[in-house]
Amino acid sequence: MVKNKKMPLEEFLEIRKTILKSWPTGDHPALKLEESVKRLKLVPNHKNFAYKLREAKKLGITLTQPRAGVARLQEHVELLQYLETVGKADLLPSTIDSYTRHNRYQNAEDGIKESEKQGRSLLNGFPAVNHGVDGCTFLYENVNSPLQARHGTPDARLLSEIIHASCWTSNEGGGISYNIPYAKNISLVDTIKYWQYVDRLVGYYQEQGIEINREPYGPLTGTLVPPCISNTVGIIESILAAEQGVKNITVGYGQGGNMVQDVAALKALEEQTNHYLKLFGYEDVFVTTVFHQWMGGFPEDETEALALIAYASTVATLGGATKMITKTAHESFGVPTKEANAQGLKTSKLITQLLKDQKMPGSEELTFEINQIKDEVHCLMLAIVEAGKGDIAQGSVVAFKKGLIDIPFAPSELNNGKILPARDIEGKIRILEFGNLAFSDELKSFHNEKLHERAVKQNREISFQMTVDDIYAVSLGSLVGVKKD
Ligand code: 8ZB
Repeated sequence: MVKNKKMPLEEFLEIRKTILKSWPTGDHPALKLEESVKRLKLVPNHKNFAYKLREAKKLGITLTQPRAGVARLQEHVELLQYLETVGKADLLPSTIDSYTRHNRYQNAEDGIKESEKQGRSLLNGFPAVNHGVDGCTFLYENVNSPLQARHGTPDARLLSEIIHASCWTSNEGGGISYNIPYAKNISLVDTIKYWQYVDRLVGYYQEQGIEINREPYGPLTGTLVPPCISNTVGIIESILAAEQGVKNITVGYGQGGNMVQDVAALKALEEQTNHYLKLFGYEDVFVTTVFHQWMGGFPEDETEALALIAYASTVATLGGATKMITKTAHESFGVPTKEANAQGLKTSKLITQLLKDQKMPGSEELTFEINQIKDEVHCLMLAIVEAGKGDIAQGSVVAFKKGLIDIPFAPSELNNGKILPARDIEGKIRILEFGNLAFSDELKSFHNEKLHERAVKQNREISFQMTVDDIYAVSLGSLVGVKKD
C-alpha cells in the first residue's frame, strides 16, 4: 500500500541513514543536511535551475538543454564546458550511466577504471554516485549554468542525495515514469515510495528556502505515446511531488509529429497540471513545460536528422515550451560526439531565437485538440482517483494493474500493454486498440472515426500494420506510415 501523504521528517531521516550507508560515497561530511543547506544557499541565481526557469517563463523564451554524460570526471567537465560555450546550452544535464541507474555501483566503478586505462568512456553516462559529492561539486564549480541529473533510475535515492548536496538544482524522474518505461518487473508501490523520498528531500530543502526543480519524465516510451497518456502521468507525478513539498515542477511532452496536436498537448499539459494541483490543494507550485525533440527512430542521414531537429525546435518555440531537450545528428548511431551534440544545440537555438516573438496562432483546430486532450485526461484522472478511493498514489497502482491507464510499448509487466496507437491521416496520434483504457464510449468513437478516415484515404484496413508502419515512418521520411504493396 502506498499513499499520497507527506513523509514525516523523522521517517525520512530514518530511511536516509540506510540510504547513505548503501555505498561508501554516501558517507561524506558534506551530506550532513546542515552542510548541504549552507552550500545550496550560496548557489547564485544564474546557476539555479528553478530560478532560470522562472526567468525564462517570465520572458516567454524557450531554453535549450542537451543530454550528455561520460565516465571520467575531467572529460565530463570538459564536455559540459564545451556544450555551454560552443553549443550555447542554457541548461546543463548530466546523463547518468546505466549501471548507476540500476544501483550497480561496483560495475560503474570498474567502468571508470577501465575508461581511465583505455583513455575513453566505456560507460554510457556519468556515474555520479561513484564520483560522489567531491566529483559532482567539482563539476558544479567548473560550469556556469544550472545542472540537472537525467537518468531513468527506479531507485534514485542515493543519487539524488549526492547530486543535490553537490548543488545540482534539478532532478528528472518519477515513480511511474522511471519505472514502467524502464524496468521489467519492479513494484510500482516501491518506486512510488522511492520517488516520494526523492521529492521529500527536495521538499526539505524547499522548507529551508532553497528552490530545487523537479521534472517528471514526459516522453515515457517515446514511441507514438498519445498525449493524454503522458499528460496524465505528468500530472499525477506533479501531485505526488507537490505533496512532498516540491514547489518548482517542469512537466514534459515528447514531440508527436503533428504540429497542432503537439502545441495543443503542451498547452493542455500546462493548464491541466496547474488545474489539478490547485484542485488537490497545492496552491503555490510554479509549473513550466519541457518539449522533447523527436524521441522515436531518427533518419540516419545527418542532414535529415538536423531538419527534424529544426522542425522540433519550431514546434517547441511556437508552442511556448519553457525548455527543450535537444537531439543530435548522431541519434541513429548512439552516444553523440561533443561536436555533434553542440551542432544539435546550435541548430535548435537559432530557431528559438528567430521565432521568439511568435506564437502559434489560435484556430478552431487548435482549440478542438486542446479540449480533446483535456477531456481524455479528465476521464483518466477520474478513473485513477476512483481506483484509489480518492488517493492518487494507490489509484495509480490499481489503475496500471487494471489497464485503466496503459503506456504503449512499455517493457514493464505491471503495464497492461494492450493499448495500440496509430496516426490519423494528418499525423495526429490516436488510439487503435484501447485495451482496458478508462475512456468513455464517446472518446472511443472519436478515435475510431479518425482512424477510419485514414483507412479510407489510404485504401487500407484499420489494423496493427498501421501502428507498425507509423513506428518506422519518420526515420524513413514521412509522418504517417504508408501501406507497402
Ligand atoms: C531516453 C533518452 C534517450 C536519448 C541520449 C540517446 C537518446 C543517452 C547519452 C545520450 C548523450 C549520453 N543519450 N545517453 N546522449 N550522452 N551519455 O538519450 O542518444 O537520444
